[in-house]
Amino acid sequence: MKIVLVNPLWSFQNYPPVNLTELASYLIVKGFKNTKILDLNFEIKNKFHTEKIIELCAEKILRLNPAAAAVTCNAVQFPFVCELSKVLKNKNPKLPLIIGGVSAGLTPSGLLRSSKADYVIRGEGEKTLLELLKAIKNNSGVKNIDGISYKNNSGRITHNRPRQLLDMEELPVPAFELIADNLKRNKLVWLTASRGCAYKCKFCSGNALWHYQRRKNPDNIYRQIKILKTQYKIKNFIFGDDCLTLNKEWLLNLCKKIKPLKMDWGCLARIDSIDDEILQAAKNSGCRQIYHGIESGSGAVRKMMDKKIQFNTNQFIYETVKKEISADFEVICSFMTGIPFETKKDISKTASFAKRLKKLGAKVQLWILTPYPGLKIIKEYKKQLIQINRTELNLRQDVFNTAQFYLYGSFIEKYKKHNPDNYMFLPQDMNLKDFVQYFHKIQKSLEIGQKNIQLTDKELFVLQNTKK
Ligand code: B12
Ligand code: SF4
Repeated sequence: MKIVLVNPLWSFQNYPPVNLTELASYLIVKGFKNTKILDLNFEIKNKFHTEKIIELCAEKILRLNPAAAAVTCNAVQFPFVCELSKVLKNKNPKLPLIIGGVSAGLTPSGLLRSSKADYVIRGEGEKTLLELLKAIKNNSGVKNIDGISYKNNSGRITHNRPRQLLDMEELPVPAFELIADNLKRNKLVWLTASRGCAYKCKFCSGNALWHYQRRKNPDNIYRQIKILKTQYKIKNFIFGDDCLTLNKEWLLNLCKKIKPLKMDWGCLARIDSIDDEILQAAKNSGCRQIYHGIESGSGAVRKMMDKKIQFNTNQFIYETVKKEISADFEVICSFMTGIPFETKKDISKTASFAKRLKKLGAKVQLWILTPYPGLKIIKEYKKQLIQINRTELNLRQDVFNTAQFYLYGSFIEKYKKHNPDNYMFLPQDMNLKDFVQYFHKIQKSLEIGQKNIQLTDKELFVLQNTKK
């Protein structure tokens, strides 16, 4: 039985869909040997949204003659996936169509209403997809398959029980060979050595999906990276794990294992999970870049967000970043504003703390808290959410970047209800106009405004050379 896992079109950038290689290898090992990955984002060279582009994508899927198509979907991919599902089902109503991924886990009903999917798989995909494919193959019922949502015979949306999370030991080596061409073209990949995080910050969409942290065996991670290095000549990678450094013993073991591979890598880490021993081990094993979510320059705001930083003072954060910079790491500190319980004074603390860290040599980012579905903060402060138009306000988009608006503006608009960029929280004592002005002022003072909004040279080049 042939299964096609589909990575939707997204943008000019081309990151190999490593997450789908994890799903694919599980299916292959469990008996669905004829599992393929169709990476549309890589396959389609002219990405402009014309009438034909979705048709072309659907035809590419159908040409493979699959017994089922399973498409990954996050907030960025939502509009494209919904449109694709309609064309696919129109062309072949009998093809079982499954949607999984972050959006599937967070907004299964929204996806079932806006797309033509037969099944939506919530959360971790491996076991659920396997069971569902078996049911499709045997033409048996699905009501006992945990983790799926679907419309029942009377058209009512039904959510089966949630799926228990996997033991990480059950995951085989990802089927990198299924995206070999893409891997050979890209010298940087994103990997995950663990799934989830132990914390429950109110603004983070990760914890609604993964609940706690499960770590993979360092020997397996070593094997994966070795394959990427030797077979695909990958030179750098980023551990996209929510927090790579949560468990010190495991991390030190991981660093020891991957050190002989002599590769450069980066990671995301909580500021309070760093100590001298970790820094040294990470450095020795090739870590060059560390990304921290500092979130706010106000300790009180960090506390209210349940960030739970162990030593919750700016001085502690400053000293840690200083230590990292002295040890020659590239350090990125991410801040946000548009937090429902912050005040203008808090935002000004964020601005001045970000400036201090920048002076120290860190790169800083300033985001607007984007209300992705499933966040705890939405449940608590829903009444304070307002609708905005980031393009008109010249505010940085978090979900769709400028390039994506060029490419798919028309149908991004069609799904605007599902675009978290269209909503935000206002700080307690500011109106929208004052907030926007203040935000721009801070961006300017941190010298981070325009650069993020404009297209890159490569994107401009592609635009000029492919527009019909
Ligand atoms: C690596 C990563 C990236 C890489 C992607 C590289 C790549 N192609 O692999 C890069 C840097 C390109 C990236 C970009 C963006 N990302 Co990102 N990214 C991540 C990160 C850190 C890890 C993803 C991952 O590999 N996880 C491990 C795999 C195994 O998990 P998974 O992908 O979720 O897949 C599992 C399930 O979801 C499910 N599943 C997934 N697909 C499918 C498909 C089917 C058919 C089925 C059945 C199941 C299934 O099964 C999988 C295995 O169990 C996550 C955070 C996180 N910790 O998950 C954010 C995350 C996915 N990204 C996010 C965002 C917002 C973005 C950007 C929009 C950022 C931006 N502003 O530009 C862009 C969008 C790019 C795009 N095309 O989607 C959000 C998504 C939020 C949302 N509600 O959709 C996340 C959750 C971060 C966060 N906490 O906010 N990202
Ligand atoms: S520590 Fe980071 S990954 Fe963990 S819940 Fe908080 S924001 Fe999310």
